[in-house]
Amino acid sequence: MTPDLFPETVGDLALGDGAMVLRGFALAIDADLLAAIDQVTAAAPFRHLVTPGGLRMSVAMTNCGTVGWVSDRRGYRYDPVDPDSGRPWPAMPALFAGLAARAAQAAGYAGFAPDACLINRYAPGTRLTLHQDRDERDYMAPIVSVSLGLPATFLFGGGERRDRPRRVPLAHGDVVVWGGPTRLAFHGVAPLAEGLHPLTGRLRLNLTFRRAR
Ligand code: MD3
Ligand code: FE
Repeated sequence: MTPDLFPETVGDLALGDGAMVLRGFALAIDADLLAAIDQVTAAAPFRHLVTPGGLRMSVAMTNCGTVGWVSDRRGYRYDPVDPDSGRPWPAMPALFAGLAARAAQAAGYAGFAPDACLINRYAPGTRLTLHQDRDERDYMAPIVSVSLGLPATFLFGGGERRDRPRRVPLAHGDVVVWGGPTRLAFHGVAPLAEGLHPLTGRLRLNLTFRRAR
């Protein structure tokens, strides 16, 4: 057997208290997921949202599903309408909903039926500062995230902003299920390193599936 230099990037990992990394869980359908993302972004292109404080987010975002996460000067919310087009968000592809439900099931959350999928796009240098996801109605449902393209360092903090975050490497095809007590943990993404991925080029794409309403 070849010795593994990066043991933390191989094998499923319990992050504790309801969170679980499923290494490579989405690998078998990676190209189909990327094709479905292209379909969604043809109807709802990536855009850089503005925070309530007036700062342009470096992550580019779009959504599919019955509601989508949006931010503007008025605040954060889930909205059934894409504010850029005035139309409903594109429907969630069956491939997405099925993957999210299977991942949740594998982590011990049966019956996960997401109504929102936020799609985040990172280029080298893009980061996501530490935050909590608190705009959803029901904190009992888990959040499922799917990483595609360039690898990233996920910052997994605690219940308070000052808790020093763990650094968790996330690679193409990894799926993370966040539930239970970790559902409200502070988290973020360190600035994306330069790189080239065979399927996405200079990009990382992340899908986050949520039960928002
Ligand atoms: C841990 N996105 O969109 S997904 C976000 O990689 C967001 O784009 C990151 O954080 C990304 O809000 C991370 C993983 C994630 C999502 C929600 C969580 C981790 C979480 C909620 C609680 C704890
Ligand atoms: Fe988040």
